Amino acid sequence: MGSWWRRSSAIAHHMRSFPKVDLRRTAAQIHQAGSSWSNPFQSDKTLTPRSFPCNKAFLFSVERFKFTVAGKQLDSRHDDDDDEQALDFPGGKVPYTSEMTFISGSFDQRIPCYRVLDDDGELIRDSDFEKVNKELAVKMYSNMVTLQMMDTLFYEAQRQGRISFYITSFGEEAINIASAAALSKDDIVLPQYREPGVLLWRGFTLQEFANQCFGNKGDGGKGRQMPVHYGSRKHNVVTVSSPIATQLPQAAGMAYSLKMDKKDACAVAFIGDGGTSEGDFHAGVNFAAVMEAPIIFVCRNNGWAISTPISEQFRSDGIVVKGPAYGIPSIRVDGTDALAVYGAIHAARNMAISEQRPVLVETLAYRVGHHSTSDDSTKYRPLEEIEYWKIDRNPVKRFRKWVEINGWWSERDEAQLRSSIKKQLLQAIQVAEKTEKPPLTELFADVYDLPPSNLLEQEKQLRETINKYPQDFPSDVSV
Ligand SMILES: Cc1ncc(C[n+]2csc(CCOP(=O)(O)OP(=O)(O)O)c2C)c(N)n1
Ligand SMILES: [Mg+2]
Repeated sequence: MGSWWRRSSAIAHHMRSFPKVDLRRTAAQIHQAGSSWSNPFQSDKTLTPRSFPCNKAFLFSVERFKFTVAGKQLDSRHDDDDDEQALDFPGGKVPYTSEMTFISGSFDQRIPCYRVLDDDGELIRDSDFEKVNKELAVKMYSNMVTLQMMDTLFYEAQRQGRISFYITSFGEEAINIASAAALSKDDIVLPQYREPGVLLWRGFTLQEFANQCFGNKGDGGKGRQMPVHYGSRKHNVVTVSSPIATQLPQAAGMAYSLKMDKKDACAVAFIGDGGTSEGDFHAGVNFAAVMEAPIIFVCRNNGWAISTPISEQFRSDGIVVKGPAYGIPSIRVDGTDALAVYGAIHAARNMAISEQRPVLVETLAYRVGHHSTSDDSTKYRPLEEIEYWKIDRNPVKRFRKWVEINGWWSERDEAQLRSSIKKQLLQAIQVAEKTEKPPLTELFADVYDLPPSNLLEQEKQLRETINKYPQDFPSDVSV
């Protein structure tokens, strides 16, 4: 009972102190002016409290943060007067009211987006941020450029027919690199698929990226996965899985195992806005909340799930508001501001580990590239919108400005970095292309200790088909 009380007080205290961002700012102040198209992150439905044609008694309350009130009740649960006004129910006392009030499904203003750098890359005065020194800043910037260049060259390699598929992270470089920079290498990362920057930061080489995309013998997955399904036991990054959101319940379980082992580490699960429509998102987040597992859920809200805009994905103010519903602290961050992402993930990690609980971070950064090489996004969204995010809200350019303002980067450094990375990438692609493919037997290995009869039958049939139609099968795979 005593520990329950202490824990409840700590949670109540935490809920009151989080998030630190000033929630009183108006939506108009937050919204960046000057665009003629409709911003995918701006939903009128969430800005305007809905009015329903109904009886006065059904007036919708726009009161926010009910959980803060709940926190106060937990604090004062020994007050006798309150006791008479409250329903003593499993889970805690609930105050009575004779007002028939429905909690509104939307807030009177959108949850603000935490940022530290302004649009010109200048530090916003008095901002609350985590310091980044020269060495770290230069490494972060260099990794962001490397990721951008890797995406450009691998994308072209796919267009040339050298690899079968590719996914870029254009527009989301800051989320990739700054989040990785704020973590410890002991933290277990479970990516969706648009976060290769985490592996890059942890030392996965350009050759290893190329080997995976070419599915050659050097690929840790032995060529059995589609390109971009990276993973590395050495770097504590779980292999990307194609079915969306499966990583979330797994991440909650991993975080719980870290808790049981009393490790000074957390799990970090990445998910897209579209991924939050999957049941696994809700199961994973709720499981982590109930088990008080140390985990950071990083939701990359990039406005789109392939061709489905977020307005067709949910009616809430994005993803950040879902955290409190599960009882977990949450923050919305400008995903094009590397310093803000770094600070938020750094703080989230401290909170997840020291308080042994999940934290939700929603980043806002538009998906600048097509969904994948199988997609043409100009078919469903205006070019000006893509260009605006590509040029005016470019996270790499913005961070470069800040690094330059500090006197830590020059044109010469830039030219040297780009020429060196280009050489390394071209070399990696050439080597990966020439490297042998894993033999056919690998396709059937590693899952069962003793392969079941149906798998053996499939292997036999495949060999027979290859013998019959050799022209239809790759010649560089030994059968
Ligand atoms: C369970 C499942 N349903 C559908 C798909 C097909 N699919 C692949 S990616 C994707 C969109 C995901 O969008 P989001 O989570 O927002 O990530 P983003 O691509 O924007 O980074 C969909 C629907 C899938 N891979 N798995
Ligand atoms: Mg998305």
